[in-house]
Amino acid sequence: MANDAPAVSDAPSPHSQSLADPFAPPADSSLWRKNFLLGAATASYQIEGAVNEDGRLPSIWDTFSAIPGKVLAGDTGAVACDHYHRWEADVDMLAGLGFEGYRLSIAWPRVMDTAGVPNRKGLEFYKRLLARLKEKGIATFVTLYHWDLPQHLEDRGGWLNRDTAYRFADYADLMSRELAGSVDGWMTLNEPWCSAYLGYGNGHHAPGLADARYATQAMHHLLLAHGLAMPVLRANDPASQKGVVANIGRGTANSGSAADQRAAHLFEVQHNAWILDPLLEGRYPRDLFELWPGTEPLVLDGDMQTVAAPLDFLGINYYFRTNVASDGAHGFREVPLQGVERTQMGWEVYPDGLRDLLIGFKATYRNLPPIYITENGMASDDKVIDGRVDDMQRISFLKRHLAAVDEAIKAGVEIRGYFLWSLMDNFEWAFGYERRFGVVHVDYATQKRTVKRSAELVSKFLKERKARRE
Ligand code: IFM
Repeated sequence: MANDAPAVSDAPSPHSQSLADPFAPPADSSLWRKNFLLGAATASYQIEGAVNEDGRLPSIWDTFSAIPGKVLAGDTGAVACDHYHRWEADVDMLAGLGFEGYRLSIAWPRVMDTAGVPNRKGLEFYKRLLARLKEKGIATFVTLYHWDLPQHLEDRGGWLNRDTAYRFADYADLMSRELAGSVDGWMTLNEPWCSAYLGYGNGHHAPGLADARYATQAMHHLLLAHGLAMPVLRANDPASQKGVVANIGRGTANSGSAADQRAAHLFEVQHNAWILDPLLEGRYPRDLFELWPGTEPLVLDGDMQTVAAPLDFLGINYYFRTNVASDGAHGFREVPLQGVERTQMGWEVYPDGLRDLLIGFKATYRNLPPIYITENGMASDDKVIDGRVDDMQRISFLKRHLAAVDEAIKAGVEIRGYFLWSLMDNFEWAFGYERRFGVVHVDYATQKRTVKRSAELVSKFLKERKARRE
């Protein structure tokens, strides 16, 4: 087992509130609250590697990334951060930085064979990982589906096949029986918008299909899978919290014209209401089918009640806003704003969008559950220079988004915690390894981890906060 975690100082810093600290939240920020959890997130296919080890089956991302042209530079997740072998050092690093929570995902193809029989070796990996996190006092948040669908299920139609939802419920049953007691928060799905729209609507993600009718049907089966899994998780692991994670997008209108305002509304309908209305209100938004006429999915009696199973929390992932104008027909088109701050992904840095969406959801959904920000972060072209990575834009990004979270809390939204994306640089899907989202740098040739300046400052804050509580 590799054990080359970078050194992280344990000493609480006396200076974290000093003016020189570009990260430390102001004294009146809710982030200083005792019960506000601050953690880091990753996902199985993006970090684990070891795709052919210990009985793991192929996933749709193994297949997709092997197709020339689908992923930048032909990268795949075959090795990624080699976390499958380096997990102990990675947990030491996480704990050394002082993170209080860790959001990880389980690779479905690692833990079950094609007949649904448990794969003990795969299960043992997650059991050891979760046990070590618990030993270190880190709260564990586990996503069941972060996009690595077993390829054998895709071969039978993937999320276009209703049966996949039932197979997911079986998988949730296995995992919650095996891992009961070692998970603080279960999340059924990560970002169903990406699975359905990018995977089946425009083909940018695995499995690479492109038809709006596929997207809405895949979404329905994903949400059904979530709804079928919720009571199973409750029965098997009653003490944990259960929820689902949605990536939300802010759409702003390019002008005050009614047509552009409508375009911004439609942007948010397909990005947010497509997922949140069924989850929280048990129905699809009608405007979605104005935007994408003729794409109504096949919904059977009782499905929407299943989908709207009560949630203990809602996970929110937020990255950027999209400025849009009317496309002159029944939709919207993006009008990129000039002169705004952007990240390595080209995404606009727009913290107000997070605050405004959270406050808006509270007004829209009477039953909005407590929220965790389950992902937020940015990519930058980070380089190690003299052993250091000075990711100043990320520090400022995190500070401003955490301030937006604080503003939403002060406006009455119940937000219980925040997981930055990501603990370390990793396989960024169709963008391969070029885009670096980590607060820890990974040299993919050597697997050396280098703690970036952002992680040092978050760590300093976490240790200061801990010291104040003691
Ligand atoms: O890397 C992804 C993650 O897997 C899901 N949410 C968005 C991140 C950045 O694109």
